[in-house]
Amino acid sequence: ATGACVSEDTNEASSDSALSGSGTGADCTIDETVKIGAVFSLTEAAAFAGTYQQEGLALGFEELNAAGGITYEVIQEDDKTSVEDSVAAFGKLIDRDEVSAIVGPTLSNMAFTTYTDAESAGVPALGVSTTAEGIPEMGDYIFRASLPEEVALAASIPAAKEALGLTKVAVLYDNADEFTTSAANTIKDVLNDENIEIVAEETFETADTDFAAQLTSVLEAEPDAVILSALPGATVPLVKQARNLGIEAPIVGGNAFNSPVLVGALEDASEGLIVGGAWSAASDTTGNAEFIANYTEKYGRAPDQFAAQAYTAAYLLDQAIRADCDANREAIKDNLGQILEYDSILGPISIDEGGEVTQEPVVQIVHDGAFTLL
Ligand code: 1QQ
Repeated sequence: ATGACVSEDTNEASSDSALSGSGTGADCTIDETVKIGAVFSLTEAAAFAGTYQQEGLALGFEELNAAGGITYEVIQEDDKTSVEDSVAAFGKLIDRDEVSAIVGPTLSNMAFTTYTDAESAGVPALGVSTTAEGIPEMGDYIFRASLPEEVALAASIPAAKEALGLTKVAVLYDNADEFTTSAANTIKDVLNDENIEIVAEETFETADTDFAAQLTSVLEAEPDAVILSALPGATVPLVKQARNLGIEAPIVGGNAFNSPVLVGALEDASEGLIVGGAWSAASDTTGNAEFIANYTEKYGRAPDQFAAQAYTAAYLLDQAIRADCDANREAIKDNLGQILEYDSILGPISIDEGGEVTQEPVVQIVHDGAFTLL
């Protein structure tokens, strides 16, 4: 239907050779090194998330290598927060490195292009922060271990309504990014379901720095809260300008706000920010305290949601590889879609055949520069 030259029969999944493994599950041993590609935004606008993802994934595979049986090599690429570089990185990993699977990319904005290439090459791709609507539906080889923004917002908006008694809100969103526009649609649906009135709706673009016009309209509409769908690059100046203009209403957002980098950059303006997401340092999920301690020791900074999701992806891929005890791309694809209730640091998590993840969202509020459960 898309007109692309892609069909299940022509992808190259079956051409990659099975490795020589023996045993299954915890007893699986594979002789060859298993190559896993990773594409994250390590520089430019989305590096706030990508650098944590690189670290979380590396920690996960380091632990798995120490556990024995399989040796993993992560081949890490930087997409520089650019669609073009992301496509080039996927191409290199698929054709040159012949990886067994790819983790990433960081932004949905790149995934909508790169996943078409992964699908047609028959290489399993596992997103760890690609939260826009429609991503797993891109193909049989496309999966995510990242809580959809729809689920995060469907939790954070009702939680904010209950905590703050919202009846009317302003909606502001970046209309030049796939993730933020997708989230804006969800926001409007959830507000409608919750009987919350939209008294102002304003848009901007990813690289904008001056929000005076939009914020003046918001101020005049006197909302009880501002629901914001933006990446951190725009969020920081926007929220600071809102406070300077005298907008005191609480600000509610989703997954992109679950970042200590963002909270640090907002300084005092972070107070009261309500954030829906996939992980909290305050959750007592299995292994979370140990993960936080090990990560902090290794990298000299505390992990965030993006690190936690990438770390979890290493374990999910390991499960999928161990199930047949080879790193054949087609077998990994089949097994990733059958991960039923894995007990992770994100809480119980499962991936279905369609590639979609199921897990509980977490809603947090920022107080004195720190995330606390709402
Ligand atoms: C997406 C996202 C971003 C906020 C991840 C950093 O969720 O692009 O889907």
